[in-house]
Amino acid sequence: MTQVKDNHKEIIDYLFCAERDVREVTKVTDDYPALTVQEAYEIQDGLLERRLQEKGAKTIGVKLGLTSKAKQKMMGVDEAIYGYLHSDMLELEWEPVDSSKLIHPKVEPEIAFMLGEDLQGVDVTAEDVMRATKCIAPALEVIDSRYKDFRFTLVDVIADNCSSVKFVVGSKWVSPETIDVGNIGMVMSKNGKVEQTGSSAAVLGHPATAIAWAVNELGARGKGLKKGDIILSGAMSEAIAFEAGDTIVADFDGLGTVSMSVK
Ligand code: OOG
Repeated sequence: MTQVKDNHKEIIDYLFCAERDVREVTKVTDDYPALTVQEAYEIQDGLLERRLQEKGAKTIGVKLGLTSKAKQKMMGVDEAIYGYLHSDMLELEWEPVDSSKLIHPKVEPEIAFMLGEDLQGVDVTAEDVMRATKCIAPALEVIDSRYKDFRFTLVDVIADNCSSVKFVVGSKWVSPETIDVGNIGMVMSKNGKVEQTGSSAAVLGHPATAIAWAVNELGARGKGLKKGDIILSGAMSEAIAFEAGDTIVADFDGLGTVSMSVK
């Protein structure tokens, strides 16, 4: 176990309890304005350990965020972010997501990658990512920032495991060789009405480029990804809010659909 600083322990507890108690909280940087990005990733690691201990969850991969230039511009940053996916975040397509356990959730369409081999290093390329990928699938990621009004700085959102809460993966995984992964069109609808359209090209030009960035960041911290890990490669459009009774469907060219109903 890594050594956790005292103020980090307090922040980990604060964020863990906010999610557990389904309660929004003020930004961490309001109280700790000097926190760095590196410290925010250390807090994220501590939150992961706490979650693994208390919920018996396992790490099953990573997610990327802020991968589109539009979202980076909105946040005033020029870097993507990564967080962890835990086994208790995976929802099944045929079971409704329980909105009473969520604060102010939004959903965004992403391409899920599954690795066919381990991937670790500090100079990993998009080509390496594609070679290591066994298959890809359409996915919906539910984000639920623990912060009031979904407002935060880069440091806040990293500490909060990049707003992660749930995700659903479509049932059809395909080989990445059968499709132009860098330009997959997507239409996302809510209750039959189109809400967002997008392309995988919005994800740093190509989702594998975004994943290579995350692998190199992890590599610089002595970490890597394992065969079988799932990677959510970043939103292909803006996120949309939802509530009980809604059904969200995202249709990806060549990949098919993924859907999520909400109770
Ligand atoms: C941060 C995480 C967003 C993505 O793919 O951009 C994200 C947020 O809450 O907006 O997962």
